[in-house]
Amino acid sequence: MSKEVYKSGFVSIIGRPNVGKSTFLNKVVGQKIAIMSDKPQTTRNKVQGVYSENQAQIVFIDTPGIHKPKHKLGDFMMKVAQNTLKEVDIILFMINAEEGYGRGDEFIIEKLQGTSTPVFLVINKIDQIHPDQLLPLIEKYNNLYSFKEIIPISALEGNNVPTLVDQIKAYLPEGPQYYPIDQVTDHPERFIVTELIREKALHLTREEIPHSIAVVMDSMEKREGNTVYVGATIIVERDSQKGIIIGKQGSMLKEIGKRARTDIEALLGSKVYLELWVKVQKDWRNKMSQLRDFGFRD
Ligand code: GDP
Ligand code: MG
Ligand code: K
Repeated sequence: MSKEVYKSGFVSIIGRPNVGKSTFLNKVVGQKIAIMSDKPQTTRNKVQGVYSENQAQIVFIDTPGIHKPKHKLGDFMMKVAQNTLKEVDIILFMINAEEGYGRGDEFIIEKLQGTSTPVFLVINKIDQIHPDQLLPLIEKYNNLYSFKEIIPISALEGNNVPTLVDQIKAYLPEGPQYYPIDQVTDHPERFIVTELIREKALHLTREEIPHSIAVVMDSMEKREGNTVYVGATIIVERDSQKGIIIGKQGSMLKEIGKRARTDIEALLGSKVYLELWVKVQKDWRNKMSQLRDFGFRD
């Protein structure tokens, strides 16, 4: 038997207001919950939740602005949303089974034509319709777009939600575990901490390092006394960048750690033991930093 690979990736849920996007998200991440708090900075796209299990992790990304723009900003948001749709691994296009096809859907489908990302049609609120109504609905949407999967669910009652999760997993690429599974990550501090580390690294290496590094939190826990242990990994794309971040005999990494620790201690109000690693990740770092450009923060 071959060893099972770890699969992970990013999923965007789009759809008209009130189709049940939030209800679905809560249902999926509800058990092994890792709902992300809002970032201190305004982010245009943010992680809404993370679903984790032994061999897979699904990171749900919020994609605001995928609706008919009413003003200039809406226009801009639309561009951001479209770019995000290109970066995610799967798009869930959610509709309300009770409602007919509407102009909002038309607009979204138009936008979907421009992306090669797999799109699932998720027909929600099937608890509200007679089974006979389902087939015509599927036919209607099938004629408009070539969906990779069409999955009827009830986000409220949970019907078919596990099937949808299985289908998502089937489409996810092999990838890293972006978030620790064993931690309830509803503490906004966790993200501010990685941002502080990233900030110091960028600050100290301004010239040499493009703004595209990522910081991933490996662990953060209270230990004896009031000391908080923080372990984090700075991810770069090339070996040369790793060398710069580490510096002569580790001097750069030490300085990054020293400055970050000062800020983190101020943030948490406790003594901090900070351990930093540097890792080269050619493949997925790229994707993560592109998402970062759109406001994504790890
Ligand atoms: P969003 O705007 O797309 O995030 O939609 P929400 O998740 O906020 O849901 C809008 C409304 O639809 C809420 O009142 C939900 O309780 C309801 N809703 C969501 N999913 C279902 C479902 O599967 N069945 C039924 N009957 N109601 C649902
Ligand atoms: Mg919502
Ligand atoms: K986040």
